[in-house]
Amino acid sequence: MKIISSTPKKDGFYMPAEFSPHYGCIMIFPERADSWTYGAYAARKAFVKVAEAISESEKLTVCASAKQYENARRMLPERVRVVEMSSNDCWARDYAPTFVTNGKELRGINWGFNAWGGLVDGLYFPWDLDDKMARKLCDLYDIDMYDLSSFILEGGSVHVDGEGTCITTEACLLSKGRNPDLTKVEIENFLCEYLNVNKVIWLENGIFGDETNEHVDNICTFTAPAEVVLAWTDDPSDPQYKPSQRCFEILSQSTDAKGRPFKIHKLHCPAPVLVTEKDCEGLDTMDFKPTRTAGERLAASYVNFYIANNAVVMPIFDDPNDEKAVELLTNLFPTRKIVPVPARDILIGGGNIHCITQQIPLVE
Ligand code: KQY
Repeated sequence: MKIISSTPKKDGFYMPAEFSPHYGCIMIFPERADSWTYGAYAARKAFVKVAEAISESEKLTVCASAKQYENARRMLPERVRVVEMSSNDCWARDYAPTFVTNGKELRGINWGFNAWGGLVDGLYFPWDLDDKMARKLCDLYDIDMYDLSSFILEGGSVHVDGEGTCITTEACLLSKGRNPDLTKVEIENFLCEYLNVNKVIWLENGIFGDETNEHVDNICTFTAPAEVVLAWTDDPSDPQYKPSQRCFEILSQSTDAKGRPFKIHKLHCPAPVLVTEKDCEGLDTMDFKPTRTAGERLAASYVNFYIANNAVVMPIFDDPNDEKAVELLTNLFPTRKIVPVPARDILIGGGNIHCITQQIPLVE
């Protein structure tokens, strides 16, 4: 593995859209008892359901700690590669490498990671093991790496169409805990140089209560070139109403990098999913403080799905809107099998299916 001092744009490498063909996918096995209820027992089962669906059509690698290695190997199908690798938690989207390609060769980007806001409003300390994962994974896959560890970015905070467009949120990328010394223009330049895009669409906010400072991957994603799904509610009394309306306005007034207007599909959110007393009883404390409060609203959204080669693995919440969400994604992805996974046990950790996966594009 070589560290490359140039940029993907200069070298003709770019990040393909998630709906383009994949070589594989990376996940990390959940474990920490202040993130995951009851020692992460139910979370592991939910992660395994996601892993089963993805590994039907892509080469999946799951990283597990020394303590969880045996459990992971036993619970996951044989076709899944399990490797021992240390981490602080299990959000592959945010700290596995972002993969870029020129069509022939694969390279990784190592962004800096500080647990979604470092000492300003980060979600745990330390985060050093997570931060080292991109580099270890580039080594594991034997690919060269662009090292941008001086720039804090999580994979879940950007989406690309592979044709020059990136969408992100101001709430996250301009937050004080990430790159406070950079201007919006400077941040945009990093995205353009490293993802190799030439248009960044800035949404303002994401999902209400999203503790990542509102990652884009929970509110809006590309389903095809110039086509997106947007998390939605028609209820004006819901705190999600205004953010979703604003996203709709911004997207309807924008065109993508190729000048095409967006087709926007509204994906109605489930009813609020709240933390229960029982959830709280099953969580360890962090620095003697509870990590969740009963009644707290979790950032539930159907948009947080993973597009695998032959499947779309999507979260469902035992909600009347589940069926409508499945129907919309069935129409939008006619060549893929829609695999709904009951995802409350993932959501309790603060993210969802997209957040626990990282695709590796297919190269020649
Ligand atoms: O949504 C994500 N990309 C990660 C959420 C992490 C929350 C930590 N509790």
